[in-house]
Amino acid sequence: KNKIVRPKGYTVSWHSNPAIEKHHFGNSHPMKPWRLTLAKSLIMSYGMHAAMDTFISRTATKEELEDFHTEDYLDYLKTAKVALPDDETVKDYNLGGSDCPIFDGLFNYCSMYAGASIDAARRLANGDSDIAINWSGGLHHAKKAEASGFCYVNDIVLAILQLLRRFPRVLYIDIDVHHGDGVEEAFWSTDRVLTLSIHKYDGMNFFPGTGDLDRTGPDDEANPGAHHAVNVPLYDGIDDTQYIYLFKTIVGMCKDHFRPSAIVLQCGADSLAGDRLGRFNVQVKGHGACVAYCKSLGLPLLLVGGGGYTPRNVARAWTHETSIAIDCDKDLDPVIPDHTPYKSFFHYDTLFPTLEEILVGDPRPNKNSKKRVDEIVSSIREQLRMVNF
Ligand code: ZLM
Ligand code: CA
Ligand code: ZN
Repeated sequence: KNKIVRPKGYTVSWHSNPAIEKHHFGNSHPMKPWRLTLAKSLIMSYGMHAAMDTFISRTATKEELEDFHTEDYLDYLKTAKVALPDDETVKDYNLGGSDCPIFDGLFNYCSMYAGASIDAARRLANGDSDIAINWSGGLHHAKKAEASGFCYVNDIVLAILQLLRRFPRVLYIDIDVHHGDGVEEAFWSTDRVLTLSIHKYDGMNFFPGTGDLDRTGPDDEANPGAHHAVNVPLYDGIDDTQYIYLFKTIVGMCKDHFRPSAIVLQCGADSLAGDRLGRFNVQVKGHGACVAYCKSLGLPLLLVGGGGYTPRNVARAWTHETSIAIDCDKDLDPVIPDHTPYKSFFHYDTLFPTLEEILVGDPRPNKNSKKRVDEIVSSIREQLRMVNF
């Protein structure tokens, strides 16, 4: 079992840096960079690092970060100290609150996860990698001059900008339970990036409060970005069957109409059942099926992380998804190897615990009717009729 070999005929690169994982957002903050250590140790205990080109990522340069962010914001981020209660700048940049605290090494943390996504994108653009992975990236809420929702620097926007130097069109797909608002906003007015986010939507009752079905791009038809934002708003409790159906149907339609030359998939693991912040019933296999479907399209593929607030399940999902990328998912023993560091953190020694094992309390009822799912698909089918390459 677990005979891991390099995939035949294509190259996967894995970009990470142990220094990223050492940062702390503060006591009991849901975002825990050490989940990356847990994921990495599980990936390595299966021996999957031997099947990839592995890179210790570097810090992004100021110039690279300025491809999207303002110099003022970056300067502030660099020098930010734990805020004084009356510091006005903190309010301007949305830094220092409980979602986006200022912590030790903040700028280093941001530059490193961004450096990893930029390098991963450059390898795809140069044809050095066919699939590139950065589980420390995927921080989709960050704006040009503002932190938001645990995100300070938008590594996804920076990576897509690299891809656009080589490829005419990039399809961005976001399976984090939250709306990918920062990436959507950054490419709102261009027809070279089609953004697709699947998320829980309940108006202002669920962060960030945007991403309804009718948010499809600029209203002005003459704007090239019109119709190039696709949003799939869902209710609590969606299961694997519905989720995979929606994913394949909608991504398939986006591929046919938009004809992307590369794909970026944000694999936020807070869409999994049992997540501390999430509300869905998606399981590791359903989440992984999205990665497998994107891979099957045969385009340069960038996989980034994102949310994920129950670290043991984040590690399971990103381990399974790494195995899909290198095409060894069928060869993996679902029993977590005995020599895995932190093995006891996993509670159950399988990559694929049942819903009963995952859920702490009562099952979450599925509030998504078949009628609603069909309504979403037909609305997006109408929208994509306006997108044609
Ligand atoms: N309060 N501590 C997803 C980003 C979600 C905004 C409501 C903060 C939390 C949350 C922080 C320890 C991604 C909001 C929430 C309480 C204003 C959000 C610190 C618990 C804690 O215990 C906590 C004292 C904290 C934050 C919960 N924040 C849950 N949900 C969202 C942001 C990021 O997964 O999409 C990508 C990485 N913020 O709902 C409030 C409105 C701040
Ligand atoms: Ca999403
Ligand atoms: Zn999220």
